[in-house]
Amino acid sequence: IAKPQATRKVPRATNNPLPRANDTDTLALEILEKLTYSLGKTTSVARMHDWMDATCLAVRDRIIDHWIASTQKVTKEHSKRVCYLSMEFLIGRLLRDAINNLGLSEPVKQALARYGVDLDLVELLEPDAALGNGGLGRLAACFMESMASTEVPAFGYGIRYVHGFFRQEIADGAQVELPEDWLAHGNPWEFERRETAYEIGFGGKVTMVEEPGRPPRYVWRPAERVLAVAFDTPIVGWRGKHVNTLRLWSAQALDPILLDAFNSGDHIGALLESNRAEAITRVLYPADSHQAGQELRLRQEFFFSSASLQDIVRRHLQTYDSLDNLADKVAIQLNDTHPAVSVAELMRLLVDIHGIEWDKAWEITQATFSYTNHTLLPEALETWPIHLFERLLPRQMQIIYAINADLIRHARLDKGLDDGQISAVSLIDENNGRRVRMGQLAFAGSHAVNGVSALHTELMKETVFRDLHRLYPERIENKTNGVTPRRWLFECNPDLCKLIEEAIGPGFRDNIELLAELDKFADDASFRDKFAAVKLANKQRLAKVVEERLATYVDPKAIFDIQVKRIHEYKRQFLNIIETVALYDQIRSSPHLDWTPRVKVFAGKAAPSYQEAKQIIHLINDVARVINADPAVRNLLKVVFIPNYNVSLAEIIMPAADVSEQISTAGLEASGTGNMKFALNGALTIGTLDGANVEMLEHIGADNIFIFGLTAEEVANARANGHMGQPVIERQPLLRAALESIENGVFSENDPGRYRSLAGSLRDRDWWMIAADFQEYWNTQRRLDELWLDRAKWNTMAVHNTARMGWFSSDRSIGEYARDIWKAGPKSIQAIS
Ligand code: GPK
Repeated sequence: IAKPQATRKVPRATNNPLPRANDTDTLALEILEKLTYSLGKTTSVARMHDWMDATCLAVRDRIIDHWIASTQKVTKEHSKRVCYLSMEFLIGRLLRDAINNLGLSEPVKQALARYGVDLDLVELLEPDAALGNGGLGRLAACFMESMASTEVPAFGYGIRYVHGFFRQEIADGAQVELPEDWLAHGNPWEFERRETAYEIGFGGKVTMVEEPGRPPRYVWRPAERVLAVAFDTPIVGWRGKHVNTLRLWSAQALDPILLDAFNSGDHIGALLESNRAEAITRVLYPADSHQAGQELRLRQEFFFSSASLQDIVRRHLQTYDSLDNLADKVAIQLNDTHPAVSVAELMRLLVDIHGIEWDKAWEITQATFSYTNHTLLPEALETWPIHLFERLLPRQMQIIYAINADLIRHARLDKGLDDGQISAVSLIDENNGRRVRMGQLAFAGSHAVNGVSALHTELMKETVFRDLHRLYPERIENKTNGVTPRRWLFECNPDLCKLIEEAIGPGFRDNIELLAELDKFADDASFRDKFAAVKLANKQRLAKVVEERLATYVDPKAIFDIQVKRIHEYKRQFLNIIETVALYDQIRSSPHLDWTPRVKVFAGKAAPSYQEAKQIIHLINDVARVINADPAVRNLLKVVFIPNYNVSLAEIIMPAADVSEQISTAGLEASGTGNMKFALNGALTIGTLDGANVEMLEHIGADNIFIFGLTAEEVANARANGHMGQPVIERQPLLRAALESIENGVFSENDPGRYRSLAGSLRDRDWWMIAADFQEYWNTQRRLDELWLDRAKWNTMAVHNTARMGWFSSDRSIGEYARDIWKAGPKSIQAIS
């Protein structure tokens, strides 16, 4: 084979010298080229969708320029890479993010305008990539953006679900789930890498092979094998400084069609293998903070873990001749326990495939992995029945037993744990029909374990990982969550950014903590008025969406009081709607009083099998129907449930809130991230001392946030002491009346008993402390009503919120991970204080 001559001049991949010109002419031409040569359309026949594709492709070329440069730099410098393993990446739309981060917003807008095309309308056509359920998946997306923006070399590894999170409709007040189909018209951002494919095994047998002069080896012969094919999406950071890769795996059969079966007339059977393989990456499980116990889920987890690890190991060996230095060159972050089987799989690759001695392999594994916990809810902690695990992953099961034996030996001999403590740290739960505990596995296999807010991390040490923490007291640390200010301020609230820039200059765009300089403008009446005017415009925009989708008018001058998040009992949308009903009663019985007009906005999805959550959605919609039709409260109270909450809708909602509801039962919300998005955009928070609310209180100051309710400790005590709701309800006429109207069918006349058991749960043990917290919640809401009358004061507080939220940037979170856990990324970011 002829080698390319060193002297030969290789032409550049692009006609344009880098960097490309960013003017309108150049972009208009590039978009036209894509329309013509990539889509085969002329301007006269192009549909809006073609313009969207052409725009994405033109922008993508520019990302690729930076992508290649980033990759070359990382390769040349042998930089350590972060591999973020996550079952979910809730990235939403990418076009605006890309344009904004590349500084192309204006020229792209102008370029499209030349063809009579409106960029805003083009953006709406991009499907919202919903490869995640909620906070955990969105955090992964914010982290990907922040790692690119702070120049931390990183790969995101996950699953390319054909169907993302379901589409929600509301029919007669109830949630209906419909399939989501984001890939139906293709995906302009991704690159299929057919050459980057790995075999993933399932089932079969493990045999021990003994060869003379060599230690015995274990060989796994899977009964079933599928192919994992990589699809890469470039993630561009702020100012295009750095581009990372989101690598999502798609499952395919090794033999796409069984020809023998086909030829003998079995046309269905011929495709069985394909269907079975492709099922693995067909659909995202819609369970949030809840274990989805089916076999397919475990297949998904192993599928993407194994593919990612094989990829990491192969890439490492392309550069280095040994895996001994793996942990110096790669940090693997396990986003929750979903990829925890990776601990066993990496051990298998190191020991069985690469012949590394067990103890050495374990050292490498621990040094490479770290693990983030996102919940303490017992029903969310992942465990798998041993028999299922063993059948599907026989070698990994053996490895887990071996890891467990080492762990228990150490606990007993070196640390003197007793039997009770041993059973608490064991990777195998012996009490519920023998199960593998994925949290314990992730903990054992990692050098660092983190919670996602200060409170959550402390509670982790006392609850789920109490005994493991005693055994390894250095391992748990805190990394409070953050959100990317690019998407959650710059892109979703451009008018506010313009105003901020006029006040403090543009520096905050590169260092969000400079928002603090806005603090002094809180007392500047003219600034406040402009701040309020932006808020009003954002509320008008949301009101328009509500009008279009629900045919309900909401007055932008009323308080927009918003709770948007997954529907879950612990998040207490139920508390919010009971307070709404109580307020409705009060307005009706005292119409002459000076009520502050309020719009209660709800949005969020319930897991399809979570009956209580679905009932809460139904109740909100029933209450909305009755209240909105009642002329007695017109303009004083409106309730809307906006269907199909997703990232794009959140981008409209966050800037439009006056009040942000963060009212979880204390101790149960690990962090929350919506809380941060709202406050960053100037909403006032009404919330419990839970998750990151606690740290928001510290940063924003007690005068600028509305905290109420039991503390985590008080909740734990009340539960332990057998707290019951009924006595509390009897003492509180407002709550009692509201509850009675709900239980007696005032809001469900055609089905009066519909909410009897839901309401009854409050009278009983009131597990979520709704009765317990009601009165204080009510009182706090009335304080907000009163404050609204003093608009100068309200706006002062709102400005303080925006000014003081800079710390909650995911750039700061990523800086802490990079410095403390990964030991990766540029010196500047590792040096953050
Ligand atoms: C936690 F356990 C889980 C889960 O399955 N899904 C999910 O979104 C959330 N989370 C927490 O509930 C939030 O408090 C937290 O902010 C978010 O993860 C990110 O850490």
